Amino acid sequence: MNSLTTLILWVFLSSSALTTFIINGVEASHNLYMHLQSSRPPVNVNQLHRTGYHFQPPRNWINDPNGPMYYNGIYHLFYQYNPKGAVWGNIVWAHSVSKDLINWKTLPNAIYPSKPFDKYGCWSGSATILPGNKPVILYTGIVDEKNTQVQNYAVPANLSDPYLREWIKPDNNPLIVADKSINKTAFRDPTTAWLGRDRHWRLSMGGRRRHRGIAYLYRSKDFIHWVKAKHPLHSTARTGNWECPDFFPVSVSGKNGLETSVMDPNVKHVLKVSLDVTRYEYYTLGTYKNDKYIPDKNMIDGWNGLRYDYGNFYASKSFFDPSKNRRILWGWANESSSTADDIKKGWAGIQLIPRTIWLDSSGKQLVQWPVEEVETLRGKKVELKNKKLVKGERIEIKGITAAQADVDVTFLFDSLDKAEPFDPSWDRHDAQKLCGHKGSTVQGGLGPFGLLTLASKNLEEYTPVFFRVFKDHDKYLVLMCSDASRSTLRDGAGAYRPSFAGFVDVDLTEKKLSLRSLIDNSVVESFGARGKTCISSRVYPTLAIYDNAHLYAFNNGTQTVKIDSLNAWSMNRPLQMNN
Ligand code: DQQ
Repeated sequence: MNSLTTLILWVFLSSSALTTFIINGVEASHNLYMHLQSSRPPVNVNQLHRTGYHFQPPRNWINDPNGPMYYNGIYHLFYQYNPKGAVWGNIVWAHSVSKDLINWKTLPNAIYPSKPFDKYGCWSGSATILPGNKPVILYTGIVDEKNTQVQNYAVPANLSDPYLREWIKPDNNPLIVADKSINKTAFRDPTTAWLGRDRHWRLSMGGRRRHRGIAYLYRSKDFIHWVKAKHPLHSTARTGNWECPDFFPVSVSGKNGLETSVMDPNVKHVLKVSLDVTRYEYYTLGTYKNDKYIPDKNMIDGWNGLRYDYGNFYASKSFFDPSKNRRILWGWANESSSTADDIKKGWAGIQLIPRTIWLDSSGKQLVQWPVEEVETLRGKKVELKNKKLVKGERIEIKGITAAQADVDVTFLFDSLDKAEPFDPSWDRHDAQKLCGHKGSTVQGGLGPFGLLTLASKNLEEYTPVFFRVFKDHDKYLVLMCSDASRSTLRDGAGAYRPSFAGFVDVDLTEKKLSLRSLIDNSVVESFGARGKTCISSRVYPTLAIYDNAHLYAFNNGTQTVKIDSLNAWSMNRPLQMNN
């Protein structure tokens, strides 16, 4: 846990009256900027820093991905959206559809406040496909100004419309209201439902009792009448409010994804929660039995738990894609700029590239990789092979559009002997602090080596993504960093420039480390060791923009490393991105 997190935990635990924190560039409670709620969409949206191939609507604020699903040949992505401005508020479910997860078509907003059971907001939720191929959405409705939350459902008005444009909210809503034991202002974000062996449905939603995070469990025979189970699916002390829980099975062998109701001895379960207080997510792997989820013994079930992404990634949600037998994960990356800057540019928030997700062969963690469809956007390619990088060397990867690129590189080294000793006084749970302290310019032994992304010609600006290897007794610790601290010359008030970092649990026997980065104007989304550790950063260069952006590979360690292979592509824009 880093020192900022410790401080916040202390404040959080010592004052229940405090409800708003700002961390990770994201606000922890749902702040309403009253004077901005009715602002008209700006006519001129600032194009600088908009993404080329990451999902964005043409303007305004977006947050959580909602109800992703594959239905009759079409991918649906709904998302939290403010139709009136670039700050959070007036939340509706916007709706886009795609045949390939790359090209997206905007449809009319699918769910918006219109009934007493969602008059004050239509918050996050999930889709479930019922037997008979009938999709249904469960979402949280806000019913009053006190922020009381209930769970509602919506169904397509016309199942023969391939895009499912119109959604109906039946009059028997809400389906679930909080009983007296539940804090009704922290009772939200229903999961995809799953069928038990008894043919009864289950679903979970997030909340808290005092400082204990809770994933409530409800059961139903008919999907309409829901009864709270005696015990929650899971709960953990001192983790604060749980938002957007996601609960799903993964296969213990192979990369294939599983439908959410699959339950057999060859699966493990995953519970991911989004922590309202820290604005990070963590997940555990465990066993689901008798309607209780029990994390495996070696799992950290708390703020220091495993993360899908050690950077800007929140309110994620997964779904099973039967067309390719895979589970796909979507996550939202908020801006790291200030609210004032967001208002000026007229937009805020992107969805990261959807990732295929599966259980690592070690059984100890999940692995993620950008969906293969993103490769269809690859354009011009450059390649490097067998290129040595000695101490202090930097080479430019020329010939591609460095502001919008996909880079995949494998580094080799002859020896691990020069790995720096890991100082026992460093906090093993605070990779971010360590990266802040041991940045890309601090010479090391084995590392730092990696990429300098979104770099200006003379390195006034750059976002390095790199590894540094430490030796800790007879073990090696691999640190991966995505450091935004030098990403921009602009000293914008309120901008957040963290040295995001995570450790990579990788076997170094082959003396090899790989890194893939999806670079897209204001986002660098990186996958270390083929998806074992992922980090996403939002950055706002002033010089390293468009054709003035450069890409380098570098080594600042005394141990020579070799680029075994590097493939980099210019990335094209999709033909259709919500236009
Ligand atoms: N965002 C939604 C909530 C959810 C939060 C509101 C997570 O339903 O808990 O926009 O970012």
